[in-house]
Amino acid sequence: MKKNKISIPIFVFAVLTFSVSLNTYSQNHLIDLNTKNQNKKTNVVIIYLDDLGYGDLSCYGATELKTPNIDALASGGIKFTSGYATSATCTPSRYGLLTGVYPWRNKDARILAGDAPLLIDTNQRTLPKMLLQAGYQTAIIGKWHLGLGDGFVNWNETIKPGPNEVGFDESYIMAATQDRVPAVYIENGNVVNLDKKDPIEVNYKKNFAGEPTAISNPEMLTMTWHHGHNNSIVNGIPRIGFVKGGKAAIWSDTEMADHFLVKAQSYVRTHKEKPFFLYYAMQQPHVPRTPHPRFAGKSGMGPRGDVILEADWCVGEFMKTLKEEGVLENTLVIFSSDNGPVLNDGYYDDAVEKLGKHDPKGGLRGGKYSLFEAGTRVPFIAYWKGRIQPNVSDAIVCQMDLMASLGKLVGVDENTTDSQNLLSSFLGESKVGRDHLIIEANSHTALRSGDWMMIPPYKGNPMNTKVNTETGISLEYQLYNVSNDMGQKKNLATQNPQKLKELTTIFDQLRNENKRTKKDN
Ligand code: NG6
Ligand code: CA
Repeated sequence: MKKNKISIPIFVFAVLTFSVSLNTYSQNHLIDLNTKNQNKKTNVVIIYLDDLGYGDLSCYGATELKTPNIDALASGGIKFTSGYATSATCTPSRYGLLTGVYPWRNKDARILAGDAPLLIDTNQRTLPKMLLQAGYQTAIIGKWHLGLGDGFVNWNETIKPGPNEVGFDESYIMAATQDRVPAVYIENGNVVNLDKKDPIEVNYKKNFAGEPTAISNPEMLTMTWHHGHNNSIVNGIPRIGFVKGGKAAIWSDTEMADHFLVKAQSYVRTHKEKPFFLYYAMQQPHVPRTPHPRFAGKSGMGPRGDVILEADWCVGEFMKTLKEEGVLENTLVIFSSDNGPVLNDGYYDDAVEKLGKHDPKGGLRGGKYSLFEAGTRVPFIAYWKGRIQPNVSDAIVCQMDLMASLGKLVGVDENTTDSQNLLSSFLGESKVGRDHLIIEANSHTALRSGDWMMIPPYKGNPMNTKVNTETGISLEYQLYNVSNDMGQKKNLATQNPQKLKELTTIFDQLRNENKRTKKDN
């Protein structure tokens, strides 16, 4: 009797299980067939923030700011604790990311003016070109800051060469930074909403007669400048550079985040049928910090905190779109920042005054513009739902390595010198990263090797007084064990001459091998 009582439910259970698994099998089989039919490669999205510090996210230890959407990428993917930008400023870092080449090899890879010529040679190998070759659709939406044209840009005609000439088949960008003119969006080389009857003129040396500036017309300002940023006034905000005309094309600063988000979402919706690479280069939390009214005042930390919350929201909305469009499990998302944090970068915007207990550097030393760690060590996350097993990795990885690593992913063998194939580390299958990495700040370089960071002697000011950040520059050799002294407080150069010798030898070798000029690239 007892036996019978048990066996009936077991029988029912077995039948149910069989039918459920049959159903699952046929569903999976269908998915397999779909995948095969489309021969679909993994989409790649790089979400790249501007001046976001190592300690600016709750997943990297921030307690005063909550960034749940970016945290979800970190907790569902690989969070790197030693992920680096190549440089402590924007242009060189973006150059490293998109070319896989150390920016210090190109003497022009410095912060560019808004009317600077294109920095990347149109013959040069780039990440988007490599992905194009692999059959991808490629797009940049957001901040470019790698120069446009050949030095004499006419903003009223199609501007070339630019992103579309170095591998992006679609581009929707701001030319340089939010604080530089012209304050207009450019789509595939054309200024958006340009009224030809009101042409745009830009000059980075002198003003146009009769045009107001922050100096001549301070009463027009809605934001006060601290250093630099006293040229043309656009939307009440004083900018770098002089501009005239193009009034209908001027962007809304407070709507910029929404604007780029909508473009990025719509790109996914319209390109999801074939593999795509999207470089979503957000403007936050670079100056001028102009949160949408939905976020203004929300962080209690002033506009810098508010735009970090805004950026986090954008990431969440973007990820929702990947899910809604059915591509979440077929998309590798890389999240990072172009350089470390800065508080006062030229405007009075309460970033210093309302900082409270928040530490944007996350315990590191220095900041944007600095050779110390906070200049280049940044949040760095790789997320791929269903493919990457969540983990934390201490491997040393650099944005420059995405070129060779993504090459490996898509089956294009990149012959690179600087970019290293670390695909298995990015996918969490290995915890082995680089042995060595040279980082750069204001054309000075330093070496991270294993647990150590060595900064050679340089002449110059140890303090960038304008932004109130240590530069990392000293006439003495500096050697830090960053694994147990992440704040770089204890210079061990004198105490550990052997280690110093080892690192200086590697540094000299790396700096001197494979020297190339811009033309050779
Ligand atoms: C500096 C600007 C700074 C910022 C930076 C570029 C002044 C005084 N300072 O020259 O505000 O725009 O360039 O930042 O003008 S980056 O993140 O794009 O490298
Ligand atoms: Ca930057």
